[in-house]
Formats: sequence, structure tokens, C-alpha cells
Amino acid sequence: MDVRNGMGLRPLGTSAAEFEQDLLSNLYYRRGTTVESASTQDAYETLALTVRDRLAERRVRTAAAHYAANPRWVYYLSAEYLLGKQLEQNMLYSGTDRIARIALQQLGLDPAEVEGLDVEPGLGNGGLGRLAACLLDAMATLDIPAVGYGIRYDFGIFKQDFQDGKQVERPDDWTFQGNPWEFPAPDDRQTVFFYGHTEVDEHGKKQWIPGEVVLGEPSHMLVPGHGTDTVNIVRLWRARGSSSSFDLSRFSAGQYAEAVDEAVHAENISKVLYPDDSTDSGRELRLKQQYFLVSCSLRDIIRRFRLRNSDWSDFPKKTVIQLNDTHPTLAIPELMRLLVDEEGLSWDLAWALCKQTFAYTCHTLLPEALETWAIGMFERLLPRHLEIIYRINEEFLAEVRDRFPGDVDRVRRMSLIQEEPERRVRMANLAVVGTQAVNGVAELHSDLLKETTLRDFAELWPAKFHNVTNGISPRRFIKLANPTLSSLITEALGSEAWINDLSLLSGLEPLADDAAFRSRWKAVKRANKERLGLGDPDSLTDVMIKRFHEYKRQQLKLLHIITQYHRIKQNPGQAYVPRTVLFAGKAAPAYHAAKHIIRLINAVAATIDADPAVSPYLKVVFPANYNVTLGSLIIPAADLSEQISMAGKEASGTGNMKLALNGALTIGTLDGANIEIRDRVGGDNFFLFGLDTPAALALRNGGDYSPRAYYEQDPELRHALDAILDGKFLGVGREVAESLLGWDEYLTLADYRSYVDAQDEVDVAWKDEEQWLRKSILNTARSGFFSADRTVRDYISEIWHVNPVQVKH
Ligand code: NBG
Repeated sequence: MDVRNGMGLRPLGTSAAEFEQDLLSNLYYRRGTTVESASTQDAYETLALTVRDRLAERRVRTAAAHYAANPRWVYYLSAEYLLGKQLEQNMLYSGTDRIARIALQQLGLDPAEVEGLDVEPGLGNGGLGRLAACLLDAMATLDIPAVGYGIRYDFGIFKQDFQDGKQVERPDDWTFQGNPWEFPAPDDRQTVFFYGHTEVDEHGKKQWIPGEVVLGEPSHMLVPGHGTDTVNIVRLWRARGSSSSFDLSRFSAGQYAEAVDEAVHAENISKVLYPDDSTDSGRELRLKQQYFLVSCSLRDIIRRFRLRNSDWSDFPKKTVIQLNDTHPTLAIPELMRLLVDEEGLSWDLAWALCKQTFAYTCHTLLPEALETWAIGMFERLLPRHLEIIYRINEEFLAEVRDRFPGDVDRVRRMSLIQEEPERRVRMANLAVVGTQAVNGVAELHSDLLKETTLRDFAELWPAKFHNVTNGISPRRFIKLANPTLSSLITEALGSEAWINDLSLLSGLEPLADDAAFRSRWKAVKRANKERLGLGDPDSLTDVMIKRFHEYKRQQLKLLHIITQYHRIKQNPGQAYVPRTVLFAGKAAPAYHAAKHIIRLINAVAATIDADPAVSPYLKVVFPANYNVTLGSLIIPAADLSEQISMAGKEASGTGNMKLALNGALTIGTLDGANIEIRDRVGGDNFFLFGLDTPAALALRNGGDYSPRAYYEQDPELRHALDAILDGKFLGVGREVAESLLGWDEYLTLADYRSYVDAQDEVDVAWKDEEQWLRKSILNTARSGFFSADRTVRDYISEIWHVNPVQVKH
């Protein structure tokens, strides 16, 4: 059905001339100006709207097809979405990239300048948020009816800057100029309650009498599929005070701040992503955000369910709600509250429905990353939910006691409530108990979850546990990020089909042995380095791009750099392989140890730069403010991908996949998805080093790990650490060396020698250019498995059991 024609609307044209007409018309009617007087901002907004119109038409058809099919939906709940810029993506997906640029030029506008105003949405932080965006992209591409739910933060995580090498955080006001990609939907606003108390009503039922009311106002952004007409949405909630939250009498009395106090308080909920949680009020704000997200989203999900269904027992047949980590876990007690308190269902029926509806993805192994909330704060903010959690817990622990009679310790470990040293609600336990499926994000991670972090639960319910190895969007991370390589691949494979079926990349394998193809491959990589413009394009570009965390071990890379610096200084004039080492990433504002590492990296970079004996061979660059945009420039230029976490700590990693796909060779530990990457690309095309998980755990838990012993036995390591301690790098970073020598939580010193040796192998391999190019091509050719399309198919067959709905033209 052509909805536009069905409504008597003129179909949107596919020629450059028609696009130009639509641009002019949008400029005139939506911006109120003409091409002669338009600002670049006018031109940008108009371009965005004109592209968006093409997708809006598909969106309308998608909604109609979904309504007619009344399918089982995937609802993805996530605290963050790292979407990346929208313009370039939406031009590609709407097939307007070429005609849009011609039209702009026809109007005398510079496409690059106009497109340059597109802003990256500040809705995400790291791997978890980017995975959410890649899965949405793949779901739309596979025609899966899905909605992503999130919060529309006014400010993103923060903008990173360096001052004297130190990270400083500035507000990321990403919507300062508005956001042309967003459709407001004020009619679907929801009311959210906080605080208050509970009472028993005249029928003996528990009721929540809330103390604060906040409005959740939705808007959505489009999530187009590639090569299909499906356009899904991501629906984002923004907090607002109710209309009575503005106190006119106080305002009239000149008390302007007090007059808007309540509204400001409400709006703080969607102010920033991951507000600092080092204070009580920061922690309460985070919990409020989480409840705000799930309360709005669940009411919206129920509203949508009711459009075509009336029987609650059909709810799980029509709905699967995927909890992205523990942040949205409150959805479980909230759905119970809605079903029992508001809809009058029996507890047992509600609980059965609930468990069938939810599934939980865990993204970590670090026990300290599993969220818990102090009971006192929880009870104040969500008194009814705590009662519900207590009841869930009571019934759950009865089941545990039944299965494991007399095992008091097990009951204590599995309880939804931690008792010692203070009483807290354990969100991961709640997420496991209240869902039908739990998954890890790489094979090793899923195994370790069952053996360590969630072991008791896996013993109770082995069938509940699954693995779904992460994946990445080939559209975003090769087609858009690396257009020249994409063209080369398309030419070599004879079609673009590989973009939606990444396994076809295996067709490149024979070309690894073709010298002419290798030389073209090399030219593309070099051009990508030139485009990036951060170092000699002939040098080995060695990249470590990810959030700063001690378990990821940026400090290990730094020790290697210092060692190389010392070698070059001590033995000048050797044939050193010139390297450009590129770091990018942010540290959480309250994570001081990570910030010390950042500062030391900048100091080492400056020291090397100032040393003419070393700088021809070694350069360290650290562009600020890592995000999808910067990543998309760095990844295609990389020769070497640093994936050097302590084994058993990185759940999966997805940067590792993006880099391998773009022909970088990995140096890495047997951690997370590195293992699966190495299995596929082959051990000859991957630089392995370090302790594996059992060895690392044994060393860490053995009780006699002595980082100092490694320092004393290894002269190069000692030299590197002494240089830091002696203040050789602008006098900064002693904290880093002291922490490594003192406790070294992540076994950096234990893995140092093996790492440096592996880096020496990298140098040897680099010198054999033809072999290196061969390995690079094989990395790309064998990375097809890591498409997010495969990940979504795995979710469908393991957990979701949903069917695609075709959107007809
Ligand atoms: C991250 C893990 C990564 C993993 C992504 C996506 C968080 C909390 N976790 O290893 O650290 O690849 O999640 O699953 O961002």
C-alpha cells in the first residue's frame, strides 16, 4: 500500500531535480527563507528535513504494516544509545546521498560545509550504547518489528578536553541548535510517580500514594533498515514538570528561582547521561532516571499492546522486552505493580507473564559493576516497588531452599537483598530472577558468567543461560566509515550484497594472494591515514580507542611506549619501525586512576615530541573527545588494534571487531570476543600474548602476586617505571607507577614481558609488507561473523522467537 498515494499526496521524487525542488520548498515553508538569504544552518536543517521526509514516508508504511500484522515485538530498553551522526546514515539508507549532493551544488551550496553541521547525538557513552545502536540498525535491516526505548538527555556524557594534559569535562549541549531528526509526540506523554508511601485500601489491596509527579514527554528518531523499506524508531523520554509545577504566585512575588524549583527538579531527571554517582544525590538521580525510563516505556508498551489486543495472557506472545544491562531492571517490579495494583491481575498470573516477557543481557564480569541500591534510598523513592521485590524474593528464596536444603550460604548469596555490610537491592539478581533468558555477549563471557559471576543462578536454572556474541553494523563501520575500502570490496566481489550479508567477505580470501589487489589495498589504507591526518601515513598506525578503564590496560600500552622510547634513545640509528600510537577515549569524571593514566599519556607524548632523537620513529597522539565520528575516521586508518585487557575482564569488546573488519591486525589477550576473532582470522594473523583467564585468575587469587618481583627481574620494565617515578615525563603520573607496583589489580606487570615481545613480533611482521597486507586482507575477509545482523539472528533463534514483517512498497 502506498500510504502517500493512498492519502492523495504527491510521491517524493528520486531525481536530483526533484530533491532540489523539495529542498527549496522546505527552505521556504519550514525555515521561512530562500536560498539567497539562507544561512548554512538553514541549509543544513532543510537538507536534514528533506532527507527525513523520504524516510518518514517509509516510516508511515512500516507502522501500517506492523499494525496490520499485530506481531510479536522486540522492545529494547537501554540507558544509552550511541547513535552517531544521523545525516550521512540517513542519506545512505534513503538512497539520497548522490542526488542530495547534486541538488546542493545546483543551489550553489557546498555539501561538505552543510553536512558538517550535523551533530552527534549525546545519548551514549561506550560499547553498551553503541551495541544498542548496532542492534537497532540490524533489527530494522532484518525487518524485525522493534522499538528502542531510552532517555532524551539534554546533555551527553561530556565533551572531553585536555588542559595541561589533564582531562577536563565540558557540557555536551548537543541540541543547542535543535535536532532535526526528532519527531515530538506530546500526545503520548506519560505520568511518572516517585516517593510517597503505601497503604492498604478498602478491598485489602496495597496502593502506592506517591509524593512527586513528573511528566515523561516522548519524541522519536527514525531507525531505518538498509536495503529494505522498514523504518523502526527509537523513542526517547524527556522529563518535564507538570503544568502545576510553575508557581505563579511566587514568580509574581519576585521569587523567580523558587517559582520554577519544582519544574527544575523534575527536568533534572533527563538532564545528563550517567550523572556523577559519587554523592547520595547523584545516586538517587541515577535511580530516578532508571525508574523514569522504565515507567514511561512500559506504559507505552502497554498502550501499543492494547491497540490490537485485549487479553493479558497474550502479552508475552506479543512482547519481548530486552533489558540492556541492569539499568532498566526496575521494569520487572514496575510491570508487576501495573498488572497487580492497577490491572487487578493475581500475583501468580502477573509473575508468570512477567517472567515470559523479559530477557536480560549482562555486559560485564566485574562484580563491582553489578548495580546495587541502598535500601533506605530505594524505599524512600519507590516504596511500593521495594515491597514487590521483597515478595519476589521471598518466593524465590523458598525455591532455592527447596532445591538446596540447608545451604544457607547459597541463599544469602542469591537473595535479591544484600544484608552485609549494609542492606542493598541487587539489581543483577533481580534481572536473572525476573526474566526468561539471560545472555552474555561473547562465548568466554557467557561461560564465565555461568562459572563465576552468576554461578548460583546457572546451577539453579541452567537452561536460562545463553550466549549471543556481539556484532557491529557493517553499514556504519565499513560502508559509511570506509567508503574507499567499501568500493574496492564491491568491485572485487562484483556486487554490494556483502553489506547486508557480511559472510560474503570470504570471497576476498583468494585476493590476499594477488599482488595487484594487495597494492590497491595498501593505497586505500594509506589514503585513510591521510584523511585522518594524525601522523606519518607511512608509519605503523597503532590504535587503542576505548573508554579508559584500568582493566582495559591503557597503562600497559603506555609501558610499551616508554620501553620503545628508551630503546631508541639508548641505541640511536637502528632501523626502528616508525609508529604512530593513537589513543582516544574518555575516563568517567570521578575515576581518578583513569584520569592519571590520561595525563601521563599526554605527558609521554609531549616528551617524545620534544626529543628529536626519538620523534622520527615514535609519535603518540591523543585526539580529545572520542565518539562515533572520531572512531569512524580512526578505524579505517588503523594497522594495529590494541585489545589488551586482562583476560577474563572484557565482556566482549566491539571495537576489536570494527578494527579487524577494516583490516587492522589485532594484538590481544585471550579475552572477550578476541578469542572468537582469532579463531576466525587465524592465529597467524593475530598477535597473541599474555596470561589466559585461568592463569590470570589463579595468579590474582593465589594471594602471592608480587608486581614488585616483575619490576625487579625485568630491567626494561624497571627502567620504564623508574622513569615515571623519577618524574621524567613532565613530572606527572607517579600515581600510575605506584599503583602498578603496589597492587596492580589487573596484572599489568605480569603481562608486560609477553606484551613487549609480541610487539617486537609486530615490528618484524610489519617489515614484510606483502605478508602484512595479506594478513590485513584476511582479517577483513574473515570478519563476516561479526555483523550485528548475525547477532540479531542469534537473539531471534535463542531468545526472542520473533518473525519479520515485510513492508510493501
Ligand atoms: C561493555 C563491555 C564491552 C562490551 C559492551 C557491549 C559496558 C558496561 N559494557 O566488553 O565492557 O563489548 O559492553 O556488550 O559498557
